[in-house]
Amino acid sequence: MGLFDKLAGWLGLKKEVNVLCLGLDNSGKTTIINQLKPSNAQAQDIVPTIGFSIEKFKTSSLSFTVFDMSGQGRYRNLWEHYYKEGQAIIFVIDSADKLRMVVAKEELDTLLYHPDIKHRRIPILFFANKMDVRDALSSVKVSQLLCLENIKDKPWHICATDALKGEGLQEGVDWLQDQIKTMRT
Ligand SMILES: Nc1nc2c(ncn2[C@@H]2O[C@H](COP(=O)(O)OP(=O)(O)OP(=O)(O)O)[C@@H](O)[C@H]2O)c(=O)[nH]1
Ligand SMILES: [Mg+2]
Repeated sequence: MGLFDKLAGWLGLKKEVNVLCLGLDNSGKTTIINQLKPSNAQAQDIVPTIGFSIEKFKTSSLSFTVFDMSGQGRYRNLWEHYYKEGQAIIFVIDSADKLRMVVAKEELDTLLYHPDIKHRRIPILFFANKMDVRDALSSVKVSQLLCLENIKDKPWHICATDALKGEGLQEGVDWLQDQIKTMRT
């Protein structure tokens, strides 16, 4: 940790980062973001997001503002209006929803080719969620179906998660924090 980070830490100041949380409806975005919030700020009941909601959580050196977007078809056209502001992306996949994996890929490709995203080295963290479901696909399989190996110009990482138990989330957030810190130094 650099001197500035240490100083900022002592003063309680953290670098602010805007993150877009994207993915199909029902993939677990809101459940994941809720798990990352301090326990006294966590909601007990998660309902499908309408439009989007703005949430905050902190890690050891960063303060994240998350745009938790609705994944429902009728709201997906809202996503692009926030691309310019996003400094990182969390893309959530329901690993048990095999039928809609192709739709998730279409939405991912649309995102990757969008003019506000295409030429930026913006880090993308993939959460292959719902690993607790008995016949969920592995994160390797999800990665293959989404053709993640074709993403050459952006740092990306995939983690297998169970958002209900909070498993796998920390590894992903640690990766994201490292990426953002390297980006800015
Ligand atoms: N079994 C299981 N269920 C999960 C997991 N994560 C989320 N869910 C459930 O999946 C449903 C949808 O979760 P949400 O967090 O609302 O999904 P979302 O992606 O925010 O959905 P939209 O807001 O509609 O885009 C809820 O019933 C969650 O309890 C998981 O890891 N495992
Ligand atoms: Mg939601």
